[in-house]
Amino acid sequence: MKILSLAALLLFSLIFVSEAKRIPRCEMVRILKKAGLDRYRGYRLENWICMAYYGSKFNSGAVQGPNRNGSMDYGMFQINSRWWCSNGKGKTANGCRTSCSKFVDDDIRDDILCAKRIVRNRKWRMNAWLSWRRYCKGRNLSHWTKGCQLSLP
Ligand SMILES: *[C@@H]1O[C@H](CO)[C@@H](O)[C@H](O)[C@H]1NC(C)=O
Ligand SMILES: *[C@@H]1O[C@H](CO)[C@@H](O)[C@H](O)[C@H]1NC(C)=O
Ligand SMILES: [Ca+2]
Repeated sequence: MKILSLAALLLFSLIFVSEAKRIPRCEMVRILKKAGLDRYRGYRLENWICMAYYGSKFNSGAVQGPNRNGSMDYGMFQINSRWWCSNGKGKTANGCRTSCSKFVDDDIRDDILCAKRIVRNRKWRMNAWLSWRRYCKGRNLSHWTKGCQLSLP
């Protein structure tokens, strides 16, 4: 009986861990730098770190909504279901051609690819993210990468 519940607990925690992850700031800096986001479409790394922080608190499993128009926002970069992914509910342009559930797991590589696609949109750039417009745009963001090992020898 004890063994069974221990196994259940273990299984539960494994499932939980594989579903979402809160990534420390400097690890985000390292991951996004390696993924080529520094100066991507002209935006320095600090912008991406700041945007992700105010969107998801660096939690890859963050889901918010429904927004007033019924759409939802998913994951590390709070990717919107009206435009960029499909959650099976309501209209979507599905610009990143994928299910929104892919943006709530602990592998953010596909999230990064979609974020790059979003910022390539000439009409929006980083204005696509309310969190960025509200808390990061035009501000001194140097503290977001401060104290992190940026370059490896
Ligand atoms: C719906 O709302 C979200 C968040 O407020 C926004 O990102 C999205 O562009 C809106 N979609 C439409 C069609 O207005
Ligand atoms: C931004 O803030 C840092 C300290 O947090 C300061 O050293 C730097 O000079 C500031 N940059 C600008 C452009 O104000
Ligand atoms: Ca993902």
